[in-house]
Amino acid sequence: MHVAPGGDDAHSGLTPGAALRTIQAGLDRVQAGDTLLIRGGVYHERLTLNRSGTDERHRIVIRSYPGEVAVLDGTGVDVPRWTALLTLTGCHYVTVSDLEVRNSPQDGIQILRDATHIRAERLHVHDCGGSGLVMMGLGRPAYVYVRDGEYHDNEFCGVHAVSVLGGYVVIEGNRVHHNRGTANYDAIQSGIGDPGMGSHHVVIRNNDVYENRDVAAGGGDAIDLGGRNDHMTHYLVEGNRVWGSNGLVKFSRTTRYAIMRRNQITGGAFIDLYAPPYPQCSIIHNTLYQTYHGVEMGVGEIGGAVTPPLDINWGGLQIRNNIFAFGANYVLNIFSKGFNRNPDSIGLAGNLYRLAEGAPGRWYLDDWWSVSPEPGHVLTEALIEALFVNAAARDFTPASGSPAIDAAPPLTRTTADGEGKTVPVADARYFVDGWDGLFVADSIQIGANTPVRLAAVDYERNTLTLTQPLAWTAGDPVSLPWWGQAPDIGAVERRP
Ligand SMILES: [Ca+2]
Ligand SMILES: [Ca+2]
Repeated sequence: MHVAPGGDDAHSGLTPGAALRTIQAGLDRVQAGDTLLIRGGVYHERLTLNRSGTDERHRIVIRSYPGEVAVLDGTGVDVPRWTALLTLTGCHYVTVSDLEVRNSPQDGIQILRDATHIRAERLHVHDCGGSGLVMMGLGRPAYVYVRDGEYHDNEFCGVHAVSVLGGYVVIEGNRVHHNRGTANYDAIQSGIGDPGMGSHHVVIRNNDVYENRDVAAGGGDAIDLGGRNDHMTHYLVEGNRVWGSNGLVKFSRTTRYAIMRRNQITGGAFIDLYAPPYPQCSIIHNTLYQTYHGVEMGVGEIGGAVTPPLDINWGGLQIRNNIFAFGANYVLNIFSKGFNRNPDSIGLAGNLYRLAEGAPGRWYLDDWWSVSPEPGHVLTEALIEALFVNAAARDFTPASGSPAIDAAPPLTRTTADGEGKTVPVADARYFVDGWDGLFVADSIQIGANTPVRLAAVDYERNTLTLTQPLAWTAGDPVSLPWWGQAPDIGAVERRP
């Protein structure tokens, strides 16, 4: 199907010479397996798609003509409150790609009403009066992918999974910047302040998140998963690069099976955990450089005028193999003095840390952190210069001689000798198996073996099932694949 600025809606749309004039006329005609190609140009329309493909091989594809840019511009278009310029409602197996969506008086794009298997790829969504892209009312496993796009200068969120109660959302490879976060919306957000809204099995990966308006200036967080929803599970926040003005990188409420790893954070953002406990959760291999804090641990709604409880258990949360370099205040900022220091509350291992000159935490090195010592892991002055290849350019690869190189303890170890595909480990929480085909499973390294991909992770039995058989010895180190003698501390592994 074809749409062109010089087309005519009386045409068939079936050939370039018989192109339609409006995109909506094309959306009203597409069938499973069709591609709607839109010629370059500016279209002032409010669009709704409610048609579906039938499976992965018979998607409906809506996209710009190759090498051209179709622009959907909301200037002068009537877009009712809380709606969007482009709405996908109740559709399945639809790909929307390579479009520019701008100047919607409300949201740019909404994906609604139990839509599933949607791909929003290489979209450029900006200057909208609401959020860039919103998912709402998705009750089945959604398998929605928002990939490789740019979402900027929107009034609320860049990308927001408001209520995907069926779960399964991937937000990956996007640039999300200069969003204003008015009313405390976040650059990338899952869930919302209202109870009963949220999502599980959410992947926020390899996004560049920068210069979004922070809370103090009237905006929101950089990345925030949870909202005010208990028991949202399975979050993976990985490989994001966050810099400049931003709110926090956050798991908002009590959750299980949540991993924050290999993120590179500098500037306004730092890691925040809003309401304990966090059973089976981990903060691993992140690099934080010149942030306000390292990790801030709040106590949810408790606080303010209310006296904090005296024995807050963090549910076994693990904070391991991170670099906290030159934070302005504290490595761990803990809201409650009654923080539970027991091993079943929180585990710290393999972190490298140093506060900036004059940071208040420096004088007593974070009351709590100092009584859970990690000797040898406090950075010394002589090693500071060798920490990163080029921190100013945000290249956080360990520089030659960095104390991070080969210094990380393994994330876990095997608990018995064995061979085959099912490996018993002390703690399986650090690894992901792709969650029912949502994304590619981790490769892991066991001892000196070549890395092997995971087929399954059992968090309750603490077993890892491999795609290929191996042999191992009790106590072998198990981590994400590493170079050299051992994993490096921080987000980036240095190649020898
Ligand atoms: Ca938030
Ligand atoms: Ca290494």
